[in-house]
Amino acid sequence: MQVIVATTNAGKFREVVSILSDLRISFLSLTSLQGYTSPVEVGVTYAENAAAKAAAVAQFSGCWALADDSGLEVDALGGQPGVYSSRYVSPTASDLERNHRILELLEGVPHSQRNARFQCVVALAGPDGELSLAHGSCDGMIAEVPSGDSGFGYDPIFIVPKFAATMASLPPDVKNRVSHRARALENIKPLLQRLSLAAA
Ligand code: ITT
Repeated sequence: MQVIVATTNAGKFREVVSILSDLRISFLSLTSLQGYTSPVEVGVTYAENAAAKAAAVAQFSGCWALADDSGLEVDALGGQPGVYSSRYVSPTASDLERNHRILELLEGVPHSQRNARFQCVVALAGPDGELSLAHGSCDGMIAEVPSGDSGFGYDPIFIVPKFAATMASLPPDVKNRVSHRARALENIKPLLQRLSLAAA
C-alpha cells in the first residue's frame, strides 16, 4: 500500500516515515505529486488544517494521504504561537528567527513559568472522502538559550523534562518515541495497519 505524506516540511516527512517504519506501507513525499500546490493554511484549529492538507492531497492524487498539523503552545505567551506556529513572526521567517523571538519575549521569565507543549493532529484521508484524525502532545519547558542540532523548527528551544535536554539535543530515535508526532501517529497506527492488511 502507498500513502502520500502531505507535508512540505522535510523534517516532518523524515519523522513520519521513521515512526511508521514497521508498517507494510511505502510512504511517498509530495515531490512525487507533479503539479500539486499545497493549500494555504486558513484553519483555526490543528484538526481543520490537518484535515484540509490530507483531503486536498487525497482528492488530487486518488491515493490515501496522511497530513500533520503541529504547533508550540507557550503558557507565558497565552498559548501562542499555537496553530499559527508556522507563520509566527512572519510567513517567511526562518526557524532561527522564530526561536529567537520566543526567547526574546520570555527574557526574565523564571524557569517555573516557562511551561510549554507541542501539539499535533494527524489526519488520514482516503480517495473516497474518508477522514480520520488523531491527536498527540508533549509537555516541556522553553529553554533560556537554544541548543542541539537535531530535529527542526522549535526543537532547539524546547526542553523535554524527562531528559533535561532540548528536543534538538535528543537522538532522532528518542525524539521519535516521545514526541507529539509519535503519540499522534501511535493513535492512528491501528487504522493504517488495518488498511495495509486489507490492501495486501
Ligand atoms: P506542512 O504544513 O507542509 O506540513 P509546516 O512546517 O508548515 O509543514 P505546520 O503547519 O504543522 O507545518 O507548522 C508547524 C510549525 O511548528 C512549523 O514552524 C514547524 O517547524 C514547527 N514544528 C512542527 N513540528 C515540530 C517539531 O516536531 N519540532 C519542532 N518544531 C516543530
